[in-house]
Amino acid sequence: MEQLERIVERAHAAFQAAGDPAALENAKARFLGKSGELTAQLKSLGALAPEERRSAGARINAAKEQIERALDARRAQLADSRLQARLAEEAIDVTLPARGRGRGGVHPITRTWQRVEAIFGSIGFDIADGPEIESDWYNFTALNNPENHPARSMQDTFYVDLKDAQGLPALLRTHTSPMQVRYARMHRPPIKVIAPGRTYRVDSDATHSPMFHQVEGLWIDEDVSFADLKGVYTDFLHRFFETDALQVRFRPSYFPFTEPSAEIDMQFGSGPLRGRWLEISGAGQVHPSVVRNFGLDPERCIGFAFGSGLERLTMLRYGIDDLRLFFDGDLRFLRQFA
Ligand code: 2U9
Repeated sequence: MEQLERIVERAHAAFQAAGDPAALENAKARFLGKSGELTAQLKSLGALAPEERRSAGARINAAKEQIERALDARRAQLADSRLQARLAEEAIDVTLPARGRGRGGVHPITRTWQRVEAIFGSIGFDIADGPEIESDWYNFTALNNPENHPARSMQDTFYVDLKDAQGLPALLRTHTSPMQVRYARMHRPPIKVIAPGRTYRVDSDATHSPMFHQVEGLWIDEDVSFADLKGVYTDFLHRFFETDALQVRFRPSYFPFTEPSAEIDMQFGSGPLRGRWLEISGAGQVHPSVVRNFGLDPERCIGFAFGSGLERLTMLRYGIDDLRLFFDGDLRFLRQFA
């Protein structure tokens, strides 16, 4: 029976030596398999006398149980170390600081947009927002553009593959004026509104982008004069550029939608641009035909409109000399405004 103890010891040693489940199953076969060592012992029982057979059988079974326990214990050990290895391999260190996405910033054009809204909002202007795909009527006809005006040509305007209510090709608005027309037709005077937003023209070089931003303003009532335009716009420029040391002048000009019309120039009293007259906006008294297109009587209602480029306002405020910087997405430029 020493032999049985040695078999159990060898089985123990073989199970410990098995480094993975497959090796362990092979080792098991060597002891408990059909031609395994312990199975051979069981087979030899037949040769014993009946009285010896019972006690020998009991001892062999006890040895078999020991081997099976050792086998189960080693199986559990191997499964556990495999799990530990996987856990170590797939470990995520939740204490590591996150990489972060970096903090975003407001684009300089958006900053100007917000600033313009705040200034005009503070003096009672409403803010209107509307479609960028427009009809021919709202973009051109309502604004007194003659049928053959060059702005209507394919060279100047982006047309889209859609028809408007009149069956004319729809287009990307070339100014925010159609929004003012929409607003004016939906409200009764006093009409006091600005329309900031994206506009589109077929134009692309160092000083023109096919998409750019405008803010237009409109104030219509029974007694709004050109003097009000001068006051409102001069006050806006002083507040936008944060200086009252800024001269403003109105030069006669022409636009189909205003009469009389003016270009607005400004001159800084200090800073790098000091003393130079700079074009900043266009403006004028809203043309009687346009007032009529609002559904109003131009004999009773009168007022002014102006239009400014948000890019131009931004470039002058921050001293930026290249329009393309706004649209390149270069973080070295954009971070300066964050
Ligand atoms: C309505 C009636 C009249 C808006 C106006 C200008 C003059 C003007 C330019 C400035 C720079 C466009 O972005 S820019 O190139 N705009 O010169 N805009 S008067 O007149 C309107 C607007 C709406 C209903």
